[in-house]
Amino acid sequence: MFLLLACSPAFSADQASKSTFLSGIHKKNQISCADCHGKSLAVNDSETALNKNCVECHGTLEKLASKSKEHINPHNSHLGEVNCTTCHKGHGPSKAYCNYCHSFGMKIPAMGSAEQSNDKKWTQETSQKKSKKEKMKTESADVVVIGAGGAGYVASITAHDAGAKVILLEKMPITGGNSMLAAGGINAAATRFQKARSIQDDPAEMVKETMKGGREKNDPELVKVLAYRSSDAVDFLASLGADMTDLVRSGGVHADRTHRPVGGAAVGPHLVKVYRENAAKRKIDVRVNSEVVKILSDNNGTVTGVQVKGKHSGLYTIKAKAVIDTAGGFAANNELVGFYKPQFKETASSNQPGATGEGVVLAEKIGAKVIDMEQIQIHPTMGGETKVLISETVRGSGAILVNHAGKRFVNELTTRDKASAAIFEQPDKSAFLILGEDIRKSNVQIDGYIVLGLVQESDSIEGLASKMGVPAAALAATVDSYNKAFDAKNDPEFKRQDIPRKIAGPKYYSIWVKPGRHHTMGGVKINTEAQVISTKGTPVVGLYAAGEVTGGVHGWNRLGGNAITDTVVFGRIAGANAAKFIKQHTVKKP
Ligand code: MEZ
Repeated sequence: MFLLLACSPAFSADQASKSTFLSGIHKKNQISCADCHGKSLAVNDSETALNKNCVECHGTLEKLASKSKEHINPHNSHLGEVNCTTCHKGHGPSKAYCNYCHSFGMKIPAMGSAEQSNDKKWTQETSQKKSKKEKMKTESADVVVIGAGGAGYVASITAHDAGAKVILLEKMPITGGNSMLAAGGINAAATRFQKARSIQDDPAEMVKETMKGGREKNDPELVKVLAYRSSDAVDFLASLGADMTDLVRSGGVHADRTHRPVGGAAVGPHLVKVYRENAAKRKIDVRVNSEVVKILSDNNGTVTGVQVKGKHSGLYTIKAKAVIDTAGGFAANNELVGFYKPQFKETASSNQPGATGEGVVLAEKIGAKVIDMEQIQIHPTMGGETKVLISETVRGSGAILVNHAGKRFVNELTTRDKASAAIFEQPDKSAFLILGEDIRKSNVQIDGYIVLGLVQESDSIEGLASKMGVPAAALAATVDSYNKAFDAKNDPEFKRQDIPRKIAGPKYYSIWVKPGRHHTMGGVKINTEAQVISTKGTPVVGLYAAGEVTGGVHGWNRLGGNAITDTVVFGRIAGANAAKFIKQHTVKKP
């Protein structure tokens, strides 16, 4: 969908040259509207041509990144290959996307000033003009997927490979959703990677532990599908080119089941890169800045498509025989969280800014049943006062949790609900992770936390204790007794089953942590075929859902590492079934 942009009466070249935004800066440098927008001055919602022109003039992200010696480099971030226009705006204030989650105080050119009102007026005039004059456009696809996070990509790739024409829509300026931020890995039982390391595991154990972790409130049929198809899910990822060869243990399980890239790199950025490449290779139509505002259905309640609000194209319709809702959860939505769990409203969220729950509302409006909405997961370890998640894999790699008295207070690998509750009981409702050199080396993400300034280090436990402000003798005794538990393979005090490494020098590290909102377990009810279930208890015909937008898989508490499994297992089922459904309902011409 294209909208003709102006150097027009609505926004003249003269106005552009006065603007303090990039349009003005470009004009002053004799760069015309057409130089950025192309001859036709058309701009699609994904801003494809604009971004191509940015790269032609300024270079690729990689080239721009190489010009900076800074550790924190906005052109080389965990968000991967993103559009330049994600941060740099021609006709509005530019803003570094990093600043939504981090507080780097990152400066960006053309942050805008007094001319802002002019540009705002122009944007409003243009969209009003369009809405009055133009008839709403209609396109068609076999399958529309709402939300380009992990589940959305997996569903799109699967539906495409089964022969469907797919359009994948993302309301945010970048794809990846919460999957992009996933630090830990993907849980899967009895995989070839586990077998290669002689790790004994079994889907039946995964079912048992997932149910126990979810306080037996999960839908047991969904959990069976999750566990018994988890090994296939890892093979599917490997077939796309992902590296899931490293293994670590997450909370609440008896085996090293969390698969991740070698060296312990964060799983999310790696997977999203693989997904983006696979979607591009297949020429799947992926559109950012494209928000679904309505799921359309006929008089019988059968889904017929979606209405989309494009950043530039405004409202339009895509007719489709099947719609897959993979729009994610709502842990970034303060209002919705406050509504369901007022006590969590002020808690920091680890989620990307787009995790605001519209997918649940869209489905509910056409009759979907919604369950467990008040079940909001608090992750025990977010970095102090930040929105940065300190991965559970840090504890899985051997780190311990201590309180302000320098003492352990919980089995670090218990389930998240219990670990968070234990931290909330400590003075200041916060704690410290303590680790040594081997643990740091085993998990490359810790180096990232060091770069972010979240880690304190010292050559001795006593030195570390003094930096943390905790009693040195108590911390030294805690570390000593933990190391003895490692030697004895027995942790009498907290019954931690897996102690993979000692806490040993030459350097010792601590990270101050507080619990924060991480995952919403509730959402749209689905069955084992990933069909959305209505309030009447029957499937909403043509509507499928997968990932965090759904409820039931994780019960009242999700196990670390099960979210990616959910997105891959149910994303695949949704994609395959949507493609099958459209084939069954496509009338062949004689
Ligand atoms: O599944 C998760 O949420 C996870 C493993 C997070 C993490 O702590 O790394």
